[in-house]
Amino acid sequence: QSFFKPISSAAPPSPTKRHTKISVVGAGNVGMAIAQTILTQDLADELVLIDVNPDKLRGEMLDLQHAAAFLPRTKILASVDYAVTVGSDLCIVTAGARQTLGESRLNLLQRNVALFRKIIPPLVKFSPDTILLIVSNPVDVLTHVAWKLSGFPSNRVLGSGTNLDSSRFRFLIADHLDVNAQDVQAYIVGEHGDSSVALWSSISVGGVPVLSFLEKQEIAYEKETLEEIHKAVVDSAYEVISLKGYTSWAIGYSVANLARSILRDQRKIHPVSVLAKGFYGVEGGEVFLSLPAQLGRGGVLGVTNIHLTDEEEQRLRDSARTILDVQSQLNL
Ligand code: 6V0
Repeated sequence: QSFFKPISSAAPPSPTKRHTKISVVGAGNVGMAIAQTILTQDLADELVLIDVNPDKLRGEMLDLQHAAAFLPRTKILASVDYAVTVGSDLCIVTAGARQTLGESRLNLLQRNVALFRKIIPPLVKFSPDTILLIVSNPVDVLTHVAWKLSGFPSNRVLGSGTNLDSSRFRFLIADHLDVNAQDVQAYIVGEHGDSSVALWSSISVGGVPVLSFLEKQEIAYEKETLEEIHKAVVDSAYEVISLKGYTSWAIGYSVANLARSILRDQRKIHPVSVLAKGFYGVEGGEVFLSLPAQLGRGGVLGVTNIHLTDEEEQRLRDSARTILDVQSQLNL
């Protein structure tokens, strides 16, 4: 029964028009910030929320549905049953256990691996062609876990990695130089965490390489200030968490930006966690860490070849070693 009287002999919708479906697993602070950014940016025709808490799920679904009059039209579904995710183009995983008082990071990680055993297989079962985008922490190790559990080719499994760290970095450089963050090209690569690597040698503002500009102008280039900026990036998650309890808005925008690049085949370069073996001298095991990667409808299309200094390359290899050490202690 349709509200409108149908047009007689109307042609059926074109089969080439794509229907885009995104599923978000984990309706916590991060999952909901991602969901709401996806909605406001009109990135999906259908958005699915999955969680283990049915009341929270239904509450979040209704709250978003009640904004329908102000948003682009998107079908919003929520369930504890993965059948609802069937045919997703992109599955974003933000579910995670919270660290309990005195619990080691490794123990927390082992609990998150147990969660992933419940999450990844049903996602794969209902959406065998999907792209998996992992956000839960520690994101590099859990992206590796998701890759192993999914059996997917590595181009269809990625982690949000240092995309957020790089955006914090661009903000702080822009603030320091009094320019627009969108004009700052700057990457943080490696582990999303304490061993991340700032690629100072490749930073440019409006196409001007910053380090060589400062050196040519013989401005005593403020190495200390630069290092403080990187330290501020590493500390920023801790700072936000200590102040408001969790981080949400920036990770929401950052992940929605990745979703846009993938689903709209933007072929943009993002520092995200990818299978890094063989790139930039990373050897010694299958490790996921952030490298500047090109994203499109096929997922990870390739890794760009930025010139790194010897020191940057060494730091990247050290970062890989840090992640591999944690990985080797896991029961997978
Ligand atoms: P939260 O608010 O505790 O939300 C976690 C949600 O996961 C809760 O709603 C749980 O009910 C749900 N959940 C637990 N188990 C399952 C399960 N088996 N299946 C489905 N859902 C489940 O945490 P928050 O949203 O703040 O953070 C989520 C994760 O994102 C954490 O691991 C964070 O560390 C991580 N972040 C990663 C960032 C990154 O840059 N990669 C940035 C911020 C947070």
